[in-house]
Amino acid sequence: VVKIGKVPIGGRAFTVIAGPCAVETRDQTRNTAEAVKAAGAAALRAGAYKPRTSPYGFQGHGREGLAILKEVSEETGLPFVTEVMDTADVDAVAQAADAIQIGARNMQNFALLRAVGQTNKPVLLKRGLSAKIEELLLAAEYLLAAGNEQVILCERGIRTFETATRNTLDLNAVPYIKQKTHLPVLVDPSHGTGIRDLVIPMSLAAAACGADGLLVEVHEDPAVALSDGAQSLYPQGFRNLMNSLRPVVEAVGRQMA
Ligand SMILES: [Mn+2]
Repeated sequence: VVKIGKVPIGGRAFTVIAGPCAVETRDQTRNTAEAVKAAGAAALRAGAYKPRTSPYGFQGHGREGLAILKEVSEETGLPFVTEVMDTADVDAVAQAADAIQIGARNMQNFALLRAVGQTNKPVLLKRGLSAKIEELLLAAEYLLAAGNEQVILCERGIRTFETATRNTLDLNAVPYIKQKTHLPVLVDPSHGTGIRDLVIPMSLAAAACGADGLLVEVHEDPAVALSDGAQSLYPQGFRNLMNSLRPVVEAVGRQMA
């Protein structure tokens, strides 16, 4: 069991971490955080540093975004996870956040893995776009070998020949990893599908196949989101997700954190 703030990931708990793809404004972050908290999310997610495919896409607010997240986290009592992309920002992110995310595109950034491995904050390590499970586990090994044993893995979809969905959510990985390691495994159905209407069904499937929780994108108004609006749930959709999830979580012998 790895704890983000006081929130357990692993064991009997099923933990939902939700929030916008990116910190856009203080109000947008606060409104979304309050909505996910009211619906039962245990922790907050949002990016201050955004790895974008295009250099002209919104790159995130950096340190200013971290400060907003810290403020909203204190106001709502939700611990938060946020991504670090650069070794130069590891100290700042480790100081502000309750958990540090290493994103899919940096899963094999070995300098970053070593630097984050030297912090004492939990790490949420996402599977790379084209990474085999073995490569994900070896990336986790970098963190463990550097002395950080608080590692949470995250299946977020892989690139396949299929183009109907943004990625192919590899739920095989969940029970496979749980049989091979002691590390908790989260599923990100937002990036895993890229399609809002698939987020709820794949979340239920993730709970059914043994995931320890979810990382879900929610935006107060996805139509105007600066990134990943098409896969972000509306607050009402997130409430529906949480209501649908509870019976599945209980059916597999887990408890909502
Ligand atoms: Mn996103």
